[in-house]
Amino acid sequence: MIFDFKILFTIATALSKVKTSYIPGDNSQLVLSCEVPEKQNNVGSVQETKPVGLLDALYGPFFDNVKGSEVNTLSPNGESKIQPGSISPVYHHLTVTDDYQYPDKDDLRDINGSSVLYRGGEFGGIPTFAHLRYANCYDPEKFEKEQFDIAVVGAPFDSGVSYRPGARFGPNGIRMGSRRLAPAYSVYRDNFNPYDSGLSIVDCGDPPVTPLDNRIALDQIYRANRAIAKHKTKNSSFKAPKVFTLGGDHTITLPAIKAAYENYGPVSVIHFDSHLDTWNPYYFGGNVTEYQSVNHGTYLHWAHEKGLLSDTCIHAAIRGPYPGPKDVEHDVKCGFDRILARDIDKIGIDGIIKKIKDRVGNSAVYITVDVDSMDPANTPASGTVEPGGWTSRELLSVLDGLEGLNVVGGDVVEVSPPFDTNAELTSITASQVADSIISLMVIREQEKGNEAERKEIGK
Ligand SMILES: [Mn+2]
Repeated sequence: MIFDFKILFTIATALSKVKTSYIPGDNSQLVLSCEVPEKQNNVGSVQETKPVGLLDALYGPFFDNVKGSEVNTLSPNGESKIQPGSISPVYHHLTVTDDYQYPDKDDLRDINGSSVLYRGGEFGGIPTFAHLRYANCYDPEKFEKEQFDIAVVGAPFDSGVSYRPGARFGPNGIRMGSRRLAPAYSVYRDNFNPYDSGLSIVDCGDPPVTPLDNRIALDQIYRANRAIAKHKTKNSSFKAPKVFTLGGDHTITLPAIKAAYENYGPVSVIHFDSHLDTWNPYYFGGNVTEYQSVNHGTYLHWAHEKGLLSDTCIHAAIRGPYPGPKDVEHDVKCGFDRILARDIDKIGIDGIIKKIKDRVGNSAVYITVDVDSMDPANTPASGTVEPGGWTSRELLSVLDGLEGLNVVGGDVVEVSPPFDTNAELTSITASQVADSIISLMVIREQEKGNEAERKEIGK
C-alpha cells in the first residue's frame, strides 16, 4: 500500500488546530472548542436552574424543607394530634438527588471489577461461571504456578444422548444462568459465600470436544479433567484441586469420574436422576456395535465395570420406566441403592438426606445431578423429560443437607439450552445446583480448618 503523505499531513494539521480545554490531571470534562457563538443577550436562552432532588421533583418537598406546620397533624375528628418532632438530619442523606459527583474520569474501579460502586456487575466481563477468574488450566508449564482449590470446567458434548440433543451448549447456558450467583451470601447459612471463603475457585473454560467421534471426545474430556487436577492447590488441604463439570449429556460423567478416581480411588456416586443409567449396554443401545454401548444410559454400568465405583452408590429421584424386567437386579450388581421420586412424599427431605448419608458414609463421594431429577415444570430443557419429579427447592434442600460429606467431585448435566424457555429456567436452576455442590466442597474444608483450630487451642 502506498501512503499519500500529502493527505496524511493535511489531516494531521487539521487535527492539531482543534483546541481542547483538557489539562492532564485536571478533573473537568473534556470539551472541544467548536466556536460556540457568544451569547448576545439572555432572551430565549435557558435559565440556569438549581438541581432538584428526584423525589422532590416527583412528589414536591419530601424529606427536605418539610416544616412541622405544613404537616397535617389533625386526626379525622378534628382533634389536635401530637406534633411531630423535626426530621432527623440522618434522613436527609437518604434523599435522592441528581446533584451527583461523577467519579474521576480515570477512576476505573467499577469498570475493571476491583470495586463495586454501582449495581451492574452481573453484566460485566466475559461470562465465566459466577464471574470466577478464568484460568488457563491446560498448559503443563503452569501446573505449578497457576494454583487453585476448586475448578469449574465445561464438557460441551451431546452425542451420547438418546432423545433430545443440545446439551453441547449446556456449559455456556449454565454460565449465563450463573450471572447473579456472586457476590452473594447464602440465606440459609450464616455469613457464607462460597466464592469469598478463602478457597481459590476458578473457571477453566471448556476444552475442545469433537462432535464427530465419541471415543475421541470422551478422551478429550478425561484428559482436560486430569490436567486440571495436576495443578497445585492454593489455600486448601485438598490433595489435588477438585473439579466440578458443567455438562454436556450424562455420558461426560464417565471421563470425569475416571479423572477423580485417579486421585481418590473408587468413589461412591450420589446420582440424582429420573433414570438408573446403569443399564446393561446389550439392551440400551449397544447390541449392534461396541461404539454405541457407551452412552448417557450406560456410563454408570461402565464406571462399575472398570472398577471406578465403590459398592456404596445410590440413586435419588428415580421414576423413568425400566426398559427391562432385570434392570434393578443389574443395578444392584453395579453397587447401587435406589430412592424413588415419590419417596419424598413418604419420608420427607430429612428422610432422603439420612438415607443418602447412611449409604455413602465417609467414603469419597462424587455427586452427579441430571436436571431431569427435577420436574419438567422446573427444568424443561433436559435430555429425557419425565413428569412427576422433585421441585428445585426439594432438590436444593437435599443437596444442602449433604453437608459434611467428603465430596471429591461433581457435575450437573443434561442442560439443553435450545429447549429451554426464554426465562432460562433450566440454566438458572442448574447453576444453583452447581453452586450447592461447590458449597459442600468449601464447607467441608472450612469445618476441617475449624477442627484443626480447636485442637490447636486445646478445646
Ligand atoms: Mn442421566
